[in-house]
Order: sequence, then C-alpha cells, then structure tokens
Amino acid sequence: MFKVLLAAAILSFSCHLCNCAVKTAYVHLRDPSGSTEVTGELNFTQTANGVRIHGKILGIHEGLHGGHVHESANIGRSCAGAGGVFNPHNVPHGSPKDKIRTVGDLGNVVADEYGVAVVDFFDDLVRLNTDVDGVIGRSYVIHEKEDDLGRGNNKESKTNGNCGGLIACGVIEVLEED
Ligand SMILES: *[C@@H]1O[C@H](CO)[C@@H](O)[C@H](O)[C@H]1NC(C)=O
Ligand SMILES: [Cu+2]
Repeated sequence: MFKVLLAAAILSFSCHLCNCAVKTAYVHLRDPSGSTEVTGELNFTQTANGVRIHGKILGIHEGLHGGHVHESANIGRSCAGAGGVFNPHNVPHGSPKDKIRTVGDLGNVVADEYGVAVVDFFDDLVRLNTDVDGVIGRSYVIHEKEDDLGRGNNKESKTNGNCGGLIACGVIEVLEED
C-alpha cells in the first residue's frame, strides 16, 4: 500500500517537472478599453486532427471579422500591445487553408445579426506550448473588419489582411494538462 502511495506521489510530483502536454487552453475575450460589450470564450483542444478551436463570441457587429493569434500576451493599449499576427517563421499573411501562412492566421469568424459568432474549426499549425512557435502565453485578437486572407491588392494584405482595428482580445492560457 505504502509503495503504491509513494509511486502515486512521485508520479504526480514529476508531472510538474516534466514537459506535460497541454490538452486544452482557453482565451477569454474582452475589449480592454472597456468601451464595448464584447465578450467571448474559446477553447483550444488538442486532438488527433490538430487543435480544435471552439467557442462563442458575443457583442460584435454582423459579418466577418479577422481572428488571429497575435505575438504577445501584453494586451495593453486596447490590444495593440499584443503586436502583430504571430509569425514565428516570417512568412506572408494568408488563409488558414494556405500551405504558406503565419501560425497566427486563423481566418475570420462570422457574426450573425445578433452579434454572435459561433467558432468551431481545426488548425494544424497551432501548437499548444510555449516554444517559439507555440501559442500559449500569446493572445487571440478579433478585428473590426474582414480579413482578406492575403488576397487584397496592397502591402497590408500580406501582413494583416486589411482587417482594421482591434475590437477584443485575451491571453491564451493553459486549462488542462496531461
Ligand atoms: C471550455 O472548456 C471548459 C472546461 O472543460 C468548459 O467548462 C467550457 O464550457 C468550455 N467552453 C467552451 C466555449 O466550449
Ligand atoms: Cu490580427
């Protein structure tokens, strides 16, 4: 009995020493300026088919809005502190379906006439860790306008998809580890 307890204790202790895989991460979205009522919650769940990003965003205007992982967790200055789209390999901005795209390029979310965007998709570049190309400890940002996914005819299209201001953001944090 004692041996079993000891083994269990060592196991649970060592879990905090090892590089445990993150199973689920989450982000709570809000407008840090406090000037709008945007709220949202997304979960990032590791699956065999990549990371599933699912949840709901409330209080944004009807239509498409760029939704990206941005560089840092510093969401001050109304989300601008988070920097640009998370781009660890320094490639042009694109669609999540493109072969070449930044890790942060997660396309658009679509809000209905009630301002509700239901989000549910899989991504195979997103990594739930804190490595140079991992998204834990970075932020997720919702933009004012539609992301043109790099298809616009100007320079901005290849960096931010012409999706305008930042309307909500939050830090991507660990929810559950193996
Ligand atoms: C995210 O995961 C947590 C914990 O499992 C759960 O309580 C919550 O409802 C989930 N949220 C969404 C939007 O799926
Ligand atoms: Cu962005």
